[in-house]
Amino acid sequence: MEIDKIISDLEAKHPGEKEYLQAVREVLLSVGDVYDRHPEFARNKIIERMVEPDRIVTFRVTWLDDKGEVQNNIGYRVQFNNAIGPYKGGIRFHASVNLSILKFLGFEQTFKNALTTLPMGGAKGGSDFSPRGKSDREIMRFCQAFMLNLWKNIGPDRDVPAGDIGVGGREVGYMYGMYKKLVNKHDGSMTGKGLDFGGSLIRPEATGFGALYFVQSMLARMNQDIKGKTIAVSGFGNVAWGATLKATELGAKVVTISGPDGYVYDPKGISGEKIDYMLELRASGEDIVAPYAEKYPEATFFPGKKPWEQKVDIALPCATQNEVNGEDAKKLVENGVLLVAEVSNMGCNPDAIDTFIAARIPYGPGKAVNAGGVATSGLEMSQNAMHMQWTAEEVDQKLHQIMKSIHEQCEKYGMESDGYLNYMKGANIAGFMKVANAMMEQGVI
Ligand code: 2IT
Repeated sequence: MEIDKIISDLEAKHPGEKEYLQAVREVLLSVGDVYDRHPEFARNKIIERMVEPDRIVTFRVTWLDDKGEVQNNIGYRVQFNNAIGPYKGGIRFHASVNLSILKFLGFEQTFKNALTTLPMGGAKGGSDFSPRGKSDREIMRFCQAFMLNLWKNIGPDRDVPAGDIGVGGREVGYMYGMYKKLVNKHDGSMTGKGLDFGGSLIRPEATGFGALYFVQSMLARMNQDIKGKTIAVSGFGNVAWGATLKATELGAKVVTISGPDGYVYDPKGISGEKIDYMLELRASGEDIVAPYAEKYPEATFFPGKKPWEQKVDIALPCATQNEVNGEDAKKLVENGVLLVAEVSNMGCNPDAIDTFIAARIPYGPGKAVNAGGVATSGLEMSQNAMHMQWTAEEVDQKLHQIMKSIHEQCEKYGMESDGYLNYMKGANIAGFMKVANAMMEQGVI
């Protein structure tokens, strides 16, 4: 079959880029049937063009640490596909960042952005710079040095970066400040900005809020309500925070958060000031959750473990790629999990996804579940272009509507003959069709 050949050619061309190949394989295996039904896609080499980024920019980032010593990192921007709109996607600062990871993220972003209904193409960027233990001044100097290299490649109609792991409001502020100085324009060419200089209300909460709206739609299909459900969340960054906030507001009980050091289980639920404490933990820059169990003795810390061993109704991976493997998935299924909604990008590895689908457990893939973040970035772009600021209610209502529409797109393309809704297939086909049609209409370029 043609798709298999495309995949094996790609594996030969990019050996070792395992995250990128994993992301591509998942999408291509989902779209095989529709691809066969549209011979014009093959004639125009749509898939061959779609799997390669339009452009990769890589640069050296040199900066001075607090001791006055010279530090070097590598910076990247992967502009994947702009068939639907200007390139759009976050920037990740983490020691693990490499080209394979940014290519997988840029590829996923292209389909995710297509699902949002807004005109945005896909991109991703970042650096192997680790913010862990760095001072505020070091973070600022690094962000400025990063933008000094990137600014020529971005712009409001060209490419609009935002945050991702290791990049929050503070980092966006420092990068955008440098960008603005270099171009001498306040053109809104980043999202996730501070509220005082063009940022959107609800953008910090949006990824988590959107994920919970999606979970509500998933539960509604099962005639279930979120009230009283127990939830395992992983991670303790911006995404985990927004998800915990909304889940708690809707009457569910979040019982875990996690970090690279292990996870904490709080049987009383992470609510109220404990949610604010997540922000403090994050701001400490240590990247550990153990202090939670010291501050709140009703909680237990499990060093080196993942939260998926706890019995819960809903699992929400909110940390990073491949954080749920086949073993974790088996434990969740054995413990009677009702549904899994991936809030991190590619949070479940292929074994985990196979396990959920085989057990007929609804599994929402990241590109659908977490699309509320970038969708609200799209809303920030609209507000900047109009020189306006919408109220929190207006933004939240639009976000809610977008998440409903993404769920409908999954239903349209993902229904299987036994009535199981295969969200992964639905999201992949819906995203693919939109990008493929946009590419077809714009000719061979
Ligand atoms: O993975 C993601 O969708 C993001 N990091 C957000 C990207 C954005 O442009 O808001």
